[in-house]
Amino acid sequence: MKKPIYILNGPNLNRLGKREPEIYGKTTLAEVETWCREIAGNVPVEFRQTNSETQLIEWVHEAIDEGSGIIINPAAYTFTSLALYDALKMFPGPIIELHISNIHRRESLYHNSLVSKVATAVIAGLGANGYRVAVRAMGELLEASGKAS
Ligand code: CA2
Repeated sequence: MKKPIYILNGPNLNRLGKREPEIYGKTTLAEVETWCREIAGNVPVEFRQTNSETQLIEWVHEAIDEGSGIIINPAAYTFTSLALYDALKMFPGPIIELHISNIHRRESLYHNSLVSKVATAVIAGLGANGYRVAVRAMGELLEASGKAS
């Protein structure tokens, strides 16, 4: 049985497609999940969203034990959570940090990502399509590391 890719989403992303479409677009998180599963094919996907920092960290711990790769949109915890940074540091596989918007074009409080310091790669500014790009890239990273199965 292949190990799953964990796709973790942080606070307020359950509102995707419902508020601020000029920044985050009109696609809902449920639609994003469908895309990710289609692209992942026979690779299992654990697609989750939480508004809780504790829950996000517990899912990273679960991924450390059971996952092959992590794609994470930590939302506001990107910039604030040393605890999330510490948890991600323990993950032995590839980590893709993902943001729907280009955080570097936004206000300065969105510029200093803690997660980028432990991420293998960062995707920002491609809209919800960034999730598709991330799942493809994760497949390639896992293939290259010989951990795809
Ligand atoms: O661009 C991204 O994906 C962000 O991670 C989104 C976060 C923000 O704190 C990051 O800096 C960049 C905010 C998530 C809020 O999600 C909403 C979704 C739809 C409507 C309103 C908020």
